[in-house]
Amino acid sequence: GPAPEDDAIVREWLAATPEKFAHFVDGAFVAGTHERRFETIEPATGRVLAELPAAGTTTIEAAVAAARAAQKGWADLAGHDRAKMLYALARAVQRHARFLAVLETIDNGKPIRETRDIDVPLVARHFYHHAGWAELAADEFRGMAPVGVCAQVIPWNFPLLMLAWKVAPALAAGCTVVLKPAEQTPLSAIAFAEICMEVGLPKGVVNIVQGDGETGAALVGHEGVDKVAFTGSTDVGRSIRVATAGQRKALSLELGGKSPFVVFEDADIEAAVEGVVDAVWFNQGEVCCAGSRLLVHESIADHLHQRLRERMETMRLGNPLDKAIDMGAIVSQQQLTRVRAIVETAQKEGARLFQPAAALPETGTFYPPSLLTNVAPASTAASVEIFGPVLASTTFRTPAEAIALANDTRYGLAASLWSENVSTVLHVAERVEAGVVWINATNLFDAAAPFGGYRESGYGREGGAAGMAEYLKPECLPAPRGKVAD
Ligand code: TXE
Repeated sequence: GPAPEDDAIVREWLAATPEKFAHFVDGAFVAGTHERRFETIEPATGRVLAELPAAGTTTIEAAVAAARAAQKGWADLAGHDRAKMLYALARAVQRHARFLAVLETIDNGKPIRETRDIDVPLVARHFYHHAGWAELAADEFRGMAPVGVCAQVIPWNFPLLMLAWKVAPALAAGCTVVLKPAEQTPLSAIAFAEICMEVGLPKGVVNIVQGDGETGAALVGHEGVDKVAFTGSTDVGRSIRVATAGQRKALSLELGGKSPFVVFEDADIEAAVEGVVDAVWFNQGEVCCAGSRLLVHESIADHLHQRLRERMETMRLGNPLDKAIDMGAIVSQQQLTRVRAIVETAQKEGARLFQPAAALPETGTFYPPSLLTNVAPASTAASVEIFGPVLASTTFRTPAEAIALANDTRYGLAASLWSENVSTVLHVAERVEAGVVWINATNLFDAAAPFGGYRESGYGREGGAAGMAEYLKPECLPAPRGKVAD
């Protein structure tokens, strides 16, 4: 059942020190003056958790100035001194792991099992990994310098993990940051600001401005920013690319996906069923690389669909703080409305919908695990990113057709291939255009492995050496002193 004692720590934190529901600039919480305000809601109950200001130009100006003022000092530290700070952040995340997991679950709606076992451990791992890079960067990237001040805008689906993906490599490279969390999930970033103070991170190295898309647009457009890193929708990614096109800024974008989950006739069906659970019902399907398009060989389609329906009936949906729960709430009413609308369109276009019989909780933004079969390749359900717990299934006959269907998308973030035949999967893996291809597995992440997309899934990579390179630029060497020999 739920863990009331953990819950209580977070409820106390929410009730205490309201000054933290603000921006974090130059090492302190600042309220901002005359700013618009917004509320963050607990998706599982609909309750208001906190009210926050949305940063306007004055706050953004102050945050960028603080990041600028701190940048040279941070970059001039010896690599091992920056590493020490990243190790300290990693350890503090581990120390506060339970608190962070509960806070994230309350603000986002995702199951505590996931925040506890996946989100928070991956956050710590990301800081540990990049502590190593801070130490090694001077040697491994000889002749490179930090890009400078980074504006980082992140989404609501993995709030703290996306913060880690942005902040850790930037700090390792010697950059300073102004980060904007998503307006739906601002709280774990506040807890992270407290962690920065706790470990004694120099002021101005990490700044956090709260707000919505308007704040985000003002931040990425600010003249004092050297690089923009964004994770979110493809539409906003496109608008950021346009807005920064005439500016000197470096840019990396991690955008949407519609990743294929391909099951061949010789696949281990039971393993594939569990794979689907991880691919599209994990995190309520609010995952950029969710395996949301099931491509299944026609000879096994009926059997696989039947096994999926049976498995869906056993999925437990409800209070995300309950440790036995598999699926929590959708992040917001707006996102729930969007998911519902796409599923209705899919049905009008001829897809058949299956949802388990269990009733949904009476309050909160819940949506059941869903399977759409008979989905035509060009239809809405097969092409639009749903970003909810909805699997769209299409059949194929040959590996060539599977490859063609897998690549028939605007996106190219991930792919998952299921077969017991190594020749089949290697043949297909080479031909699927996606940033990551998993074989008999799905949704596996590691701080050392570069993650990113093809086509409209964005460009640039996060993680490992490739992710570090996004925060570095060729160094301007000082002019040679003295006389050059002729
Ligand atoms: O995303 P937005 P939304 C997809 C997913 C979802 C859809 C809509 O399909 O259903 O996007 O979600 C900030 N300039 N993904 O509307 O708007 C915003 O405040 C600068 C996929 O929530 O892209 C938030 O911090 N910033 C995705 C962040 O951008 C702007 C994760 C993401 O919000 C801005 C989230 C602007 N003009 C949604 N407008 C993934 N790839 O993981 C908004 N923002």
